[in-house]
This record gives sequence, structure tokens and C-alpha cells, in this order.
Amino acid sequence: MKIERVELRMLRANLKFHFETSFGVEADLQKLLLVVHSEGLEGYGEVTANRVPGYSYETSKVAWTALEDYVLPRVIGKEFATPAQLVAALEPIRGHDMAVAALEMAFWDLLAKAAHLPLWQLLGGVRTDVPVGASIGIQPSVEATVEAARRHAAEGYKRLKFKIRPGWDVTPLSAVREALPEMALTVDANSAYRITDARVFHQLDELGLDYVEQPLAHDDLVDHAELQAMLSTPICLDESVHSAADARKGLAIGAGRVINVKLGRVRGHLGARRVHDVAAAFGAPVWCGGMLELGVGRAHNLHMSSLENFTLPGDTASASRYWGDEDIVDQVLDAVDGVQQVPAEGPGLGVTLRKDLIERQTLDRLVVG
Ligand code: OSB
Ligand code: MG
Repeated sequence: MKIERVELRMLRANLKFHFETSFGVEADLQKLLLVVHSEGLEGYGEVTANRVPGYSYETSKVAWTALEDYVLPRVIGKEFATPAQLVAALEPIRGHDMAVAALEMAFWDLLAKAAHLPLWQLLGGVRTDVPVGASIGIQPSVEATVEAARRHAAEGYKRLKFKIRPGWDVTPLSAVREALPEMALTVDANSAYRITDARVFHQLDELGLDYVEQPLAHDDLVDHAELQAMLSTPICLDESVHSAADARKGLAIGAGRVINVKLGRVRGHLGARRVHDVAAAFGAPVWCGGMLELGVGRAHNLHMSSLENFTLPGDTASASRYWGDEDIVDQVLDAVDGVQQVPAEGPGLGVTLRKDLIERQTLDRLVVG
């Protein structure tokens, strides 16, 4: 299909809570929506980047620049038969994976719509019920952490993940474990520790966590392998995996035993499927990470989660938890008893845009082509 025209919109996105992590606070977000036009069809993608360049150097504004100056000029007016061809045309661009991913995701939506197939089927998925967990930011106190844990558990989430940082780790997690002895619990450090902090992880190792997510540096695998060898709790890699090659190297040296897959971090569905396949070959489960997505990104996450080896609950929690009734799609992507449905209204991504709301939230708009 020919990429005839691409529309970018920077949207104001009022997250219902301040999301505090080891790298900073995400609030008053800006989210970049991308619409690809081809043969009278529209494909939707969303850039997963946020405001703070702490998880990654990619922010919404950086992604806008990358798309406008480098990504879109390589594809506008060109014909691509497969997502692999599209990704190959963008290969010379180093980094900017989230910018590339938004276009790739939108292209899959287009292809699925042209084929009259739901996206999950085109991707080769095997399920439409998706068990989900919730990611809980750093709270002002241990009491507030336990309260948030109880509330999310009562809502039916299948796993609770807590953000940690040096000085905010063993104490809150021990309290949550005491309050919820049977609950699946995990922690996410977003790269805040060093190998010399191994003592903290030995203590966390006693709490029966499902995994410890990205404890060490964002670009490290070697120290993760050293840490993993000391622990019985699996390490889950997030920031360190941008490709199937990274996944292979990480799993081969024992840097972790689980992988968090985020579409934005791996250039889209094709990259996600390759990471998923490599992990399956190593017998390592994967799960769908979250980046505080609006409805388009959340829908893509749910379609991706239909692949076979997504056997652990993902971070694709209820849209209303983040956006109240101000999500950008007509469909309410909320979990029931901790299970989300893959959106299925029509072919492709299975969601429709709330054009009036999007117009009101638009901060900047660009049409290319
Ligand atoms: O590391 O998984 C992460 C949000 C922004 C950046 C990085 C991460 C996260 C989350 C939130 O954990 C997941 C979500 O609820 O969307
Ligand atoms: Mg993470």
C-alpha cells in the first residue's frame, strides 16, 4: 500500500494521577497521534514517548522532530507491500524507535483493514482475552502504597507492579507482601541501581516476587547477568531490549529470564514479534509493557498481547484509570476482573477516533504528503 498522506497531532493528555518513578514524575502528558492515509483507508498509530527523557531520550517532542525530519520523508509517496519493507526503508535511522514504531503500527492497521481482518489475526495471535496487571508509581508513604495495592487488587488486577528506587524498595514491598500474601507482585527500578546494590535485591529475593524489572543500567546486559546469577527471583528486561538481537544476547548470557515487550521500544509489531519469538525459543515468557497509552496505543498493545508467548499479565490496565472518560477512542478499553478484550469493532485495530475530543486536545498538527 502507498503511504499517501500522514497526519501528526500532538495531543494534550491529562493523566489522572502523577506517575512517579525512579527517573522522575510523568504528569500533564503530551501524546503524539499518527494517522496514515492510503486508498481511502486510515491507519492509526501512537508514539509511546512521554514528557520526561528519563525512561528514554525519546520524548513526544523529539519523536515529532524525528518523524517530520527523518522518518516521514523516507516513506511518503512510496509503496510498501509488507511491514518488513517499511521497516527496512527506515533501517538507516539510528534510534528513534518510538517514532518509527508509531508509523509501523499504523501501517499494520491499514493492512489489516485492507484485508478485512482484525489486527490480532494478521499478527498471528491466539487469544482475545488478555489478563492485565497494574503499574503503581512511587507513593508518598508506605501506608499509601499498601492502600493502592489493596485497591488495585480489589479491582481484579492479576498482578501488581511497584516502582522502586534506592531508599524506596524493601520497606514498602515488605508491607505490601504482608498485606497481600498471595498476590502476584513485581517491582520496576527503571535502571536506578548498580551492581554494588546487590544487597537490596537479596532482600527483595525473600518476598516471592514474580520478577524484578530492569534493576540496572538501561544499556547494560553484563551486570544484569551477574545480578541474576545471585538471585532466585527472575530479572525482567525492559530498557535493555530494543531488538531481537538484544533479546538473544540478554537471554543467552542469563541477564534475565523474562522480557517486557513495548511496541515503541522495538520499532513496532514486527520487532515485538521477533523479540517474542526469540524469548519463546529460550523458554522465557514475555508480557506487554505500558507507556501510559491513549486508546490507540492501548489497542495496539492488546492486539500484540494476543501472541502465544505473552503468558504473563501486561501493563495494559483500564483506560479509565488513566484518562477517566477522556480517552481518544469511542470504545472503553477497561478490564473486567483483570481481563481486557482485544478491541474488535471492525477490521484492523478495532477502535474509532473521538474526533471532537481529539480536536479539543490538539496542541499542534502537521500533515505531510
Ligand atoms: O518502565 O514500564 C515502565 C510508564 C512510563 C515509562 C516506563 C514505564 C511505565 C510504566 C507504566 O510502568 C505502565 C502503564 O501503566 O502504562
Ligand atoms: Mg519498566
